[in-house]
Amino acid sequence: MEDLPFVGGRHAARIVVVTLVFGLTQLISQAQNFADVKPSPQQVEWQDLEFGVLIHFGTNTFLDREWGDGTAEPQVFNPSQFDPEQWMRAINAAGAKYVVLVAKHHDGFCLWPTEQTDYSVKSSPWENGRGDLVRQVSDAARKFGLKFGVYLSPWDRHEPKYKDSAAYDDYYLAELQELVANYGDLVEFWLDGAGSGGHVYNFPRIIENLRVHQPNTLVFADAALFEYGDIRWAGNEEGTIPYENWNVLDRHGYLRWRPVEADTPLHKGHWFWHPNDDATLKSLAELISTYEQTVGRGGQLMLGLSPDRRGLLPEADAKRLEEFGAAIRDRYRNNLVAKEHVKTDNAAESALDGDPDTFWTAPPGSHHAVLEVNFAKPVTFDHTLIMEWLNDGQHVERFRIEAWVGKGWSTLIDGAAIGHKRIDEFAPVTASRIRLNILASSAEAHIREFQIFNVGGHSGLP
Ligand code: FUL
Repeated sequence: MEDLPFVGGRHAARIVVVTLVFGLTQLISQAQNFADVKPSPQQVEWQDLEFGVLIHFGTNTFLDREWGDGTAEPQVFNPSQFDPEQWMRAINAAGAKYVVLVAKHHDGFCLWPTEQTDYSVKSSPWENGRGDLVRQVSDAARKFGLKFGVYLSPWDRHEPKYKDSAAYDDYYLAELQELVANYGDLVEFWLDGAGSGGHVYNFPRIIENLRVHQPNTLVFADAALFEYGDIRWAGNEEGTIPYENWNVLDRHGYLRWRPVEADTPLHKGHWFWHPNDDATLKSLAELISTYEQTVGRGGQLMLGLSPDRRGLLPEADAKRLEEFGAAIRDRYRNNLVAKEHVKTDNAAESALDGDPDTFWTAPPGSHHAVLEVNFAKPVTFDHTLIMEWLNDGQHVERFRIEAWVGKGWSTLIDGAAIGHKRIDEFAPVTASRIRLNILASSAEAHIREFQIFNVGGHSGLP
């Protein structure tokens, strides 16, 4: 009995301590810092895909239009030789890893036999109205080892309910429900911002429903269209990601990991197929430059493809995709670091082995570090490629790539963000000592890869 006040005292003290710790934890977690924000496992996996394609095919294809006004007759949709496996062969050859299909564009025409409207393939002559294009494209993608996702335009110029926000939310939700429940895992859900200015959508409700069926789907959205989202738009359709590219976005004081995806069409300015459009087909050099300004700047490349009225990718487009894939593989095949550097028994070897699944960590608690690579004979190179391991957050804030030239270190690149992947090019340099000099990192740096190449030209232009 006598012990009681003491026990009570200890108990009370414990409550005070627990309360303090809890309060402190709350404070710390509220004081969010850019460097503390980490990606979800789904975002990590998605960022490793690096390159996807976005396919536009619909009534616009048959009417020489980019934006249908919703009045096109479903009868116009009638591809004569529809073959999504032909698309997938070219997509595979290009090196893309996932396919996002525009299941409904702004004209409201649905490429699957939805129960929500007759404005769909059901009312078209294609496969006598019994076809399901979303099904056939998703099956073909998976057959070729590609992940599949959908674009479902919020802006709908056909559906009368669009005038009534609440009624349209129900309609959109029901359309989405069919897509999320019936076509397997979706890698990405594309929310396009065009045309929606002024319209109020209940996005939280839409995304909540998506999550019930597809907990791992990444939501792409313009940061201005929808607060919450997993991927952000690059802000242009030119295929370039402006530096500095940080993965964390500040949404009115609330921080979120939101990697960037840069969408750009294979035909300049055209998402849909148009007759006599050869002149807009991007050159190989343009595509390589796009790759280096998107994937090479730590973001995702989303290349727009447009099957023609036959339902095939035009031969010239398929050929360009093959050339593009071959050129990228060729440029980054011969990593001189992995092949020729003098190996040590140092942990840093994990960043020099050509294997992005292993990484080197700078000493615990360090804010700067140096990763030096030595060669028995001098090597000539004009490109570097660095990959940061991001699972623990984006840490590198300033770095230099330096080569020992003459009697000292000469700076080849002076940069800030590294991120998922960073490719830099410069005039050819010959050296036998090269280093990645991390001048500032918010926590110890993690480097998956440090690679060098002798590409022999800038952005594919000899
Ligand atoms: C834009 C749309 O308006 C274009 O038609 C295309 O779908 C592109 C990918 O997104 O916002």
